[in-house]
Amino acid sequence: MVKKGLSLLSGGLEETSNAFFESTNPANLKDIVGVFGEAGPSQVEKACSRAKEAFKKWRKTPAPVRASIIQNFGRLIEKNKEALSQIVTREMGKPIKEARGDVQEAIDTCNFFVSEGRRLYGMTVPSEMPNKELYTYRRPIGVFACITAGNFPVAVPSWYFVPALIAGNTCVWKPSQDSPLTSYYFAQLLYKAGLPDGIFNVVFGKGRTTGEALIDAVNKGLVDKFGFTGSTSVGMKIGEVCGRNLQVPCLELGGKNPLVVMEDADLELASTGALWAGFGTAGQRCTSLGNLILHQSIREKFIKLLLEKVSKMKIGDPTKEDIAYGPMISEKFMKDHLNNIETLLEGHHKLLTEPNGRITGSKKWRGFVGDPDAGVFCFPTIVDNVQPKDKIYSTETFGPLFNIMTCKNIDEAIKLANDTGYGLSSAIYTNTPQYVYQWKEEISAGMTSINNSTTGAEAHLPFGGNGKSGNGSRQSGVWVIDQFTKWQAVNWDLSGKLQLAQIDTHYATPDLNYTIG
Ligand code: UN1
Repeated sequence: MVKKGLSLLSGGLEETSNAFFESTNPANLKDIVGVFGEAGPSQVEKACSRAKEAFKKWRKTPAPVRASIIQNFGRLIEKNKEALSQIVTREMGKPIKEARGDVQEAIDTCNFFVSEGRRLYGMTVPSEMPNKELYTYRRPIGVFACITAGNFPVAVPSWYFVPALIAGNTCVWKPSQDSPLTSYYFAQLLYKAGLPDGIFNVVFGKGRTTGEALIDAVNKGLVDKFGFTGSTSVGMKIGEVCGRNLQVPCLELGGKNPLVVMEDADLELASTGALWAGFGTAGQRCTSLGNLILHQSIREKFIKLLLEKVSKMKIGDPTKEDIAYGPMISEKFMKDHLNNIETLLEGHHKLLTEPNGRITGSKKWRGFVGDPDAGVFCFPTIVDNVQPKDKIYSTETFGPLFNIMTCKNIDEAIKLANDTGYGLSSAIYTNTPQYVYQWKEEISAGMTSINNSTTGAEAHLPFGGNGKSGNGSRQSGVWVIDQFTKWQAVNWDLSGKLQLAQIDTHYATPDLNYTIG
């Protein structure tokens, strides 16, 4: 079992600290999942130094050998899939079916990248002079520091670390304070897969302490690349620190994801998609639905269908298979959600679901499964009559809440979809090719779905956003390799003499006096 107070894990090295934080089961706050220690600045520095030292050897380990460890890692996750999924559900509360999906996404990521260890292709490039060869190589960047969120505690770390390690980088990870036990096992599986000591270093702790120390490590020259999944405000801060140090971080930030339903859409399909986009994982995905934009002609019919589906949802015990959603990730996420309801609603808004806020024994959801007082459960909230000037239109809420807006045509739908300032995910339901074409061309989000929900990215497509959702970096698929390698250009002159590029060339001269006819 995990040592009480574990704050730094680095293969053979384990250190504890005297400042503790508890990981509790949000479906049952009395269930303490683990007690971890907070890594302070000196432990964060130690983790970075170990990563730096380990980089010297790791970068020289042949990429197919590095990838073989990732292959083992994927196999180990697969073998432990059910146990790990159960820990995810117990620790951060997503329904077991989704937890299995979270873990599966890490397996898919390993499977995708294993053969990348046999590629990491560079190019051979023709030179403009004889007896000279040009090449490009992908080189690892160095120490990769990363802070991740608690909502996808297995999939998202795998998006970062699988390609980072295959490319030859070493890592320092501050996982979310809401999922330290899951992260502990993630690291253990990597080491059991055969990773040498010092290459993967985990510093446990909270954002304000351990996270800040890891960001400070950039200023101290201990980090070469930063990755962050979380809020836009923290992402901007990391972007500033990295920018001052001439580094480009990989930032995956918030969203206010739109889902449009046009007049010709399959309303049954669209309402199922909207329900999943809005309330899956209790709305705590970066890709969760923010603004549902309905064409005026189907609005009333659609809302009726949607509310029928909402009323049938089962909320509660996330270990049960047929639960629509479980608890909030932690008490803090619940408080933030309640605060959003308190502060973002305005007089002209209409709540389509009652009651709202926290589900309790005395204020219970009809289809509740389990004991609501044991954990932090919230009602689904749908806010109608939202206008573009409203704060709630462009504020990420990260809970079981979404807005409804109305549009007259595709132009207005796209404008409403784009104007929040975010640009992560998006979706449109329509069967008109012209609408789809215009939507794909004009939507500003990094990801979009046609006749599918805003969530549910697959492990081999680029994941990431624009505007307040990120800095244009992409995770997953072949595209992420650019995040974890730097290009090196090599020219090798075998002529035995100094050949000057652009000057000692022998280009043919055309007879420009020649004209036809
Ligand atoms: C996230 O919310 O940070 O597309 C990741 C999805 C998941 C990943 C979400 N596959 O919803």
